[in-house]
Amino acid sequence: SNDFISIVVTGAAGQIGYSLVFNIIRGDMFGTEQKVRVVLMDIEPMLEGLKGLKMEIEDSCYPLVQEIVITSDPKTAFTNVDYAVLVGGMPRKEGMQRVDLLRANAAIFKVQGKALNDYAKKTVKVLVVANPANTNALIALLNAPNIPPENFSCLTRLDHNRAKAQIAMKANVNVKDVHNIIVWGNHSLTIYPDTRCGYINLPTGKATIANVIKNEAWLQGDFVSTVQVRGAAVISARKLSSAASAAKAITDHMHDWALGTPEGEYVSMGVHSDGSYGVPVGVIFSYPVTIKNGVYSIVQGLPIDQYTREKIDLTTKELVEEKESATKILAE
Ligand code: NAX
Repeated sequence: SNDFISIVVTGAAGQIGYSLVFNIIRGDMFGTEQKVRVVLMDIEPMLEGLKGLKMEIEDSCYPLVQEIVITSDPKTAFTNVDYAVLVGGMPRKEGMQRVDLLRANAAIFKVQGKALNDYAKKTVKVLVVANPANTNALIALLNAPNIPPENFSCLTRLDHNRAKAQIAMKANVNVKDVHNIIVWGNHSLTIYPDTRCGYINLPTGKATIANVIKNEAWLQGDFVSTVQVRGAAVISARKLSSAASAAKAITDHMHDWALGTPEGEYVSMGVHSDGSYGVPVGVIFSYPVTIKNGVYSIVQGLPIDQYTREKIDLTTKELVEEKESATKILAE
């Protein structure tokens, strides 16, 4: 085995890439003892920008850097990688229909799924960030039959972190004291942040989120919608979409997948559904998971009330429809 980890970031010349790459080489993702070989991949017209990024990486003098590779070629990008973070995609343009966005990205994730299948290690762990993230991850998975479906995931950790931050602010506690938030389903406006199983560590001991916040109407109303539209709120304020917070969420997701979650702690991850909680098998769905030795397990047996059932069913319906559109597009 190597003494360094090899990771590819696609869309590395974009705004998330600009934060993410520094998180990786600083040691935030795999620990401050772990050397990394980082492949920066983007489309051909962005190679000049990647050259500049590589210069900045060199000038930052991070000791964990084993090697930096820049490329636009999928074979070069994916050969022998241990981890792949797929950030690059076709952005939604003014007036673009959802199906057109899906079509443009289906083409990209078909190619990248095949390249992962042919060139990456069979143990590669893949995180898809580019939107529609869940369905892009499914397309990559369907094009990589030699890699286990459990090795594909999509990013919902940003939604998870947004929910945790809202709870911490409302309860006036540190974010580190908020535990076991769940976000269910599709990384879209239907994602459902659920606090019923969560708790807060107070100086006096553990308390449920409902008991600390004492405002059920807020927890089921404004809290849910604030998390669901947070991405749009950032865009309207910043005139750019979330970037550093997305990079931090990607770093959290990969860190926990590689190194595990603390005993009893849940995180949210978009993973290949095994039918848990009545979601059909074979969509990429955000579930609460725990992780040990690089393997996630979907948390089982959580109570699902009527309200939660409706929210899970709604986001499931959207994902099943996206899967049907994707299947049609792939067959064209
Ligand atoms: P940018 O537009 O800044 O960067 C995207 C980069 O991808 C560009 O450099 C572009 O050239 C590259 N690219 C396009 N096609 C490619 C291909 N076939 N191969 C390799 N690279 C390719 O976008 P950025 O703000 O960095 O966001 C990237 C993606 O993340 C978007 O699809 C965005 O919607 C998605 N997001 C997903 C989030 C999530 O929670 N799942 C949150 C953040 C973000 O909005």
